Amino acid sequence: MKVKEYLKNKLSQGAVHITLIDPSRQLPEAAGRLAQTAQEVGSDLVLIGSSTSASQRTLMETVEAIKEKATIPVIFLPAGAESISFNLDALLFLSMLNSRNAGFISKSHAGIALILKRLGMETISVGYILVEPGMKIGELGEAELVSRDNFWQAIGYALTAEFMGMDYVYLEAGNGAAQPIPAGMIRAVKREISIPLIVGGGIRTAVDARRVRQAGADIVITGTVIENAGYRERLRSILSALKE
Ligand code: 1GP
Repeated sequence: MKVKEYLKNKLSQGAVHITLIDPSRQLPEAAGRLAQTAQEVGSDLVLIGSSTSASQRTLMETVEAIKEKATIPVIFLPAGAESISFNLDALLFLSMLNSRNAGFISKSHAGIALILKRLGMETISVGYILVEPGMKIGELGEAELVSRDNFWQAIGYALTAEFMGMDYVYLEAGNGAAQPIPAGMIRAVKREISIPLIVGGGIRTAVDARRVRQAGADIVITGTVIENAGYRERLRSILSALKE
């Protein structure tokens, strides 16, 4: 089954949770164990991503280790066109709509598009909107960050993604952000769009997860939460808040 179809089915049953694993932060075997735990507590997909591009070898070994331990789909968020792994289930074809640099909007995509086609890789198009604080990805992506109280601008970018025919809108506060995207912004954006809304960055607790879900997030992405001791229980409580 295509990942897009899998996501559609999952979304028809409720909220979807994605576990972000950064291949540069642990050995492949450890990444495999994280994915296994994520699946056991109910996460729906693994997203491999990093703000710095992982080596081809690290990426391939990480995907392989994850595939050995988990059966949920493994998708990839490339930092550039440098590395790709064949056994990925799909690739998030992300356009950073509020970047000042054309490379992050469409130019590096143009450099990899034909390769993806030849590989037969499924692509999922996402309008990626960086909101303050944006963290490292906002900096590297040269984003003109949407300020946390500028709901109109967030709506404008989100509708741009929809009108351009993208599959999803993704509001990102940044990996390691101190707080999630404000609930008011999620609510305002959700009210206007008719494509599913992904929210990520700064979601650490069940309270955060419940708040973003109730505000209208269809898909919630967490990363940092699995990088610390006791992550199984923390992830489990996030999952139960999302799926309740
Ligand atoms: C995914 O970048 C986020 O959208 C992950 O952020 O590490 O803060 O959960 P955290």
